[in-house]
Amino acid sequence: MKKVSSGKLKDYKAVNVYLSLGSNMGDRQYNLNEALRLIAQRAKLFEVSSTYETEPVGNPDQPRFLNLVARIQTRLAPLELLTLTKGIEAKMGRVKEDKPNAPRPIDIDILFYGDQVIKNRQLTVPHPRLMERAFVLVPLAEIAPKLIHPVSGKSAEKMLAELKQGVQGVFKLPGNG
Ligand code: PH2
Ligand code: MG
Ligand code: MG
Repeated sequence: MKKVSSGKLKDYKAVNVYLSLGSNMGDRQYNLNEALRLIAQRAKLFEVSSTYETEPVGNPDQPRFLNLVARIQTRLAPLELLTLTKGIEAKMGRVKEDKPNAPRPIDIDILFYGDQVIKNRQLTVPHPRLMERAFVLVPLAEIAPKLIHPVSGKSAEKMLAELKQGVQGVFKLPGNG
């Protein structure tokens, strides 16, 4: 007999997802912890990298960030997960910035959703700029050095080693593992 999905969420397989979190407004460490707490209410939080203080990339005229990467497991579909992360950003006081790369209390980006390649109006996964960003690759390679980018076929540690500008401007905070 043909198996028919009932369409309920529990029928979807749990997928490994990597998220990048960043904050450069207000109490940055509190903001990261609060975002992780809110994410953990809706998904299984498996692993969190160290926290890194990082020089702003893109618009240099803004405060330094704290960045980390987290691995979660979720049965939420990609756009449901995006709704969750955008909801947390809004709840934590993020307003729509007029300038791109303006300071924000919290930014939650989906880096990888399993090994899926997703491109639509709302969402591009893997994150299109992750291969250029030391503030993403350093914490990612810390928790998942062997993770393979499904498009380039490169591991996190290889992408990090190939970063043109190296890892300058990314500083591990003392006392967080
Ligand atoms: N996020 C950006 C742009 N620039 N720079 C750092 N260091 N950390 C970030 O999280 C970051 C950034 C866009 O979201
Ligand atoms: Mg971002
Ligand atoms: Mg974002």
